[in-house]
Amino acid sequence: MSETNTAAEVAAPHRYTAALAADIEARWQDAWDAEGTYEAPNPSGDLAGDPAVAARPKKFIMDMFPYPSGAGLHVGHPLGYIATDVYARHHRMTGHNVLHTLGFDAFGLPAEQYAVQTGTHPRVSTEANIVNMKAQLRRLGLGHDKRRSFETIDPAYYKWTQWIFLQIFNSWYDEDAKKARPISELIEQFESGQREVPGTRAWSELSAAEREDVLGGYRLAYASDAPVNWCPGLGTVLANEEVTADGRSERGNFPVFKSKLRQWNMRITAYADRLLEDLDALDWPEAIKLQQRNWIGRSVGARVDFAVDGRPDEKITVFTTRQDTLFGATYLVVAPEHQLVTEDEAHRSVVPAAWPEGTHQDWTGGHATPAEAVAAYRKEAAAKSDVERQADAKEKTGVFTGVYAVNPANGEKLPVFTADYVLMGYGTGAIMAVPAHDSRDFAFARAFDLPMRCVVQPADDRGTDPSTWADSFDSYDAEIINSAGRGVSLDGLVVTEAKTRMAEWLTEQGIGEATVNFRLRDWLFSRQRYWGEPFPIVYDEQGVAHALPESMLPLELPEVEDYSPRTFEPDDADTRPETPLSRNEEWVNVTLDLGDGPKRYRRETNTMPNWAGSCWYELRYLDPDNDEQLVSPEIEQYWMGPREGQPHGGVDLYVGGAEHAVLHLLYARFWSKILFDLGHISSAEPFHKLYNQGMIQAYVYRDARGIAVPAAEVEEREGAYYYQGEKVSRLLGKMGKSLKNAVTPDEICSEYGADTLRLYEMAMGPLDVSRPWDTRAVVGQYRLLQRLWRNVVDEATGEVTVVDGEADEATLRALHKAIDGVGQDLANLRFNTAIAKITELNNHVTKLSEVPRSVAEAMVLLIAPLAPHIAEELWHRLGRSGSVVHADFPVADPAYLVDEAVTCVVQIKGKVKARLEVPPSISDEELEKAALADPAVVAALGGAGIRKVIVRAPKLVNIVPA
Ligand code: ANZ
Repeated sequence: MSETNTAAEVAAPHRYTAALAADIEARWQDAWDAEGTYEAPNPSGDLAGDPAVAARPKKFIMDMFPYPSGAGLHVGHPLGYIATDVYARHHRMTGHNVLHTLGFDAFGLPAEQYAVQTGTHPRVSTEANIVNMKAQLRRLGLGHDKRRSFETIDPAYYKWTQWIFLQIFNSWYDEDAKKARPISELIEQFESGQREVPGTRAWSELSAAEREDVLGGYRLAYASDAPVNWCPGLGTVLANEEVTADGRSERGNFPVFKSKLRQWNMRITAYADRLLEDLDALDWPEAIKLQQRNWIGRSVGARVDFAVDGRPDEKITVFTTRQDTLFGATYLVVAPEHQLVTEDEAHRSVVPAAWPEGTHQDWTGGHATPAEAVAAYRKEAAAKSDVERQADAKEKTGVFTGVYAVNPANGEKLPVFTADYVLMGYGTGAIMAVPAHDSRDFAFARAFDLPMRCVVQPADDRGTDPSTWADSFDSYDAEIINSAGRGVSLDGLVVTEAKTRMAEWLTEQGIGEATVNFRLRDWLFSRQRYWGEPFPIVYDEQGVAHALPESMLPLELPEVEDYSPRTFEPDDADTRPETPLSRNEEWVNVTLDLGDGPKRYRRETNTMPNWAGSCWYELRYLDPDNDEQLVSPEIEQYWMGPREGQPHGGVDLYVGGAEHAVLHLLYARFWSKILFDLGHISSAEPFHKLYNQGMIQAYVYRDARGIAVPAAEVEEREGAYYYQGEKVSRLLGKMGKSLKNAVTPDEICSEYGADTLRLYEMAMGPLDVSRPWDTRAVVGQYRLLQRLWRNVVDEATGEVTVVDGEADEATLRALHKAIDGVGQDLANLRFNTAIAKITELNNHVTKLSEVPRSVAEAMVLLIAPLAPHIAEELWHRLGRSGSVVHADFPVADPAYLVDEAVTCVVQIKGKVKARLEVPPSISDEELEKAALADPAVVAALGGAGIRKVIVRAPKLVNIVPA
């Protein structure tokens, strides 16, 4: 290739080559930086001074910011960044104030793991990765406002992450007002007696530590001793969202156990309803909304109290979504961790000393006493993950507890089992089992020889005796039967009516009520890691947590020698975490004056999870240097405030991968709602429009052993693939270093230039669809740019060749059609079709003997959002001053958009009877209809029938009468 290039370069020294592209690109990138071309105005600054700018509509466009990994970027990474850049550029050219920038999400596990492996401090490796990534991104010509970029590890940034933590710590959720309020207002309510203090004593009688205990039950950030996901292999606890469907750590794939540990949590459950309701008004992909809805998991049902037989002081409360089937309940199940079968200080187990008379031999598990059976079963269950426990296909296990409960609807005695298919963390951890109508209960009842009763009329012909059924019958459209008892009858009602009726009856009886249950759990917020934000919390000598005052923020992460996490045997559930920060006694033990004189305190040694930094970063882009306030209200209002007709505001376009559906996107929404409630921001939603880009895939080649071989060195021969002479297999997969198929943007930039890379990535297909990378196809977009160049510049002399004067009619039509189509495509993220239209226009222009200046300029403007460097270069060569970045995008003249009419002749028996003016694109069917409806034709036919109509759209219709 280089040889032909050299020859071509001699003949055409001004051809658009990789070398010329490199020169153009570097030159304009420097000029844009020097001139601050992409700096977005702020209302208190530039906007205030320029009414014309201030009057423009705003667009805040954002990418999910990158994590600076050591591997650097491959061509798959910038797909979304290029897309938002094109979109942002188009909006700049259509009169918008555009804010577009990119920061770095730089705390987190991978940096720490890398640091431990290599012995470099995580800050050092992270900073180096950022430098490398910035250089890679700069080459792509992304129009970011660099003044607004930052890293989450900057103390000036995490000062505010800590500040937000304190806001959350110092607030509670008022269920009546349905919003967060400062904790001081709750304290006032307790002091004044307006709100009852939980427990038996008045607020004034409580010690400071006791008060803090009470407040801990309300704070939106709180420490608790709940069972959490403990991952010995990583040495840290994890949030539910970080645990995979099969109960392992998302990162590292280690086993995860439920252990009781004192940890920080965020009360996201308080916002479950609002997080659900507010999804409706968001412009997000339905699939992501659905994932959030499922994760929040709202279930409408009831709580029902069952008395414990012979123990008037005890009851078992179950959660059911099918209270209408209460008459069909034939046994109860409690989770192995349920208090009925556990023994702790607060509670004594009610499990009896001996098996009740007549206990079925299958129910005891072969144990001598219920206590023994239950203890053995609890141990077994503790070793399994929630998912293993819930698997539908698995055999149902459990034991009888020796306890009987009483069905409140009919007084029947129901045996109570403990079984691991019931989870402690959901509902009340206890269920009423209705084997006829629930498949898990059905399987259990079969295994333990328990009775079944049909209370919902089956829709099929299976009859009403469940002992003859193959599986349970489950329907919401059926009628209730066999359900009359103590003052309540559901017979003849359909399920939904019966649910309502039963809930009323339960309420009347004081033994239950309709209730809503959520699957969402509070967010576990502490990690036993070094590389994260320290908590702005200290403990006094009584162990009471105190918030640091704002003046002590940021609390900087101390420089330590040993930042490695303490990890354990992945399977050892009995291990306990150790925080790296706790090894640093000097930092941990401090004397501080928190307003009541100097005292000794111990710092919190956990750090925040890596999600914290991305929970509010959109706000920092708005006001990146503010050291006084989270964000100036005026600036926040301008970029994020609710727009007309919408309940919320938010970022106008947020582009990123679909994998963040329930982690980052849920957490960020939660923090926005708190900050909104507390009056710090004006939008309760952070991201108005969300778009998930597809993935760039790549072929993975594997040898006979299944090991990936370098894709770049594979040869294709007659449809087969060879590496070093050996045949290899080919499959489409992910792109990455480990699969030896990564292509870097730098390689493509060197070979063709960044503009070609940008065009290729945008032309590969619709943005939301995954597509395979094909380096050989990149040259197609290179040729487009070469032809565009040649239409304006003489390759031999470098002279601009355009001429003054009007374009011909056909060119004007082609041009305005392209302007119209490209404009709409760019506004709607249809970049691949926009490029197709530009290519078509460029091909038309290539055939002209002379290119009118007006046409050349319009083409440059059309392609400017996609290929900004070549556009800027041509714009200037065409003699225009000012950057093409802020030039006006062309507007189509509607006169050239309507197709010209053609004349169609209508003949009857070969004689012309009428002439119609029709569009050239008219179909045969439409044309026939129009011809037959024409008054002259109707008159000429005089009511005669028609034998045949011959249509040659758009010019001829020939009618043969009967
Ligand atoms: C009786 C019943 C009859 C039920 C019936 C279902 C069908 P969703 O919709 O997911 O909220 N359940 C309640 N708590 C549970 C727990 N901790 N572990 C396992 N299962 C639990 O599911 C609610 C249903 O799941 C509840 O309604 C309960 O079984 C079960 F024909 O109660 B149902």
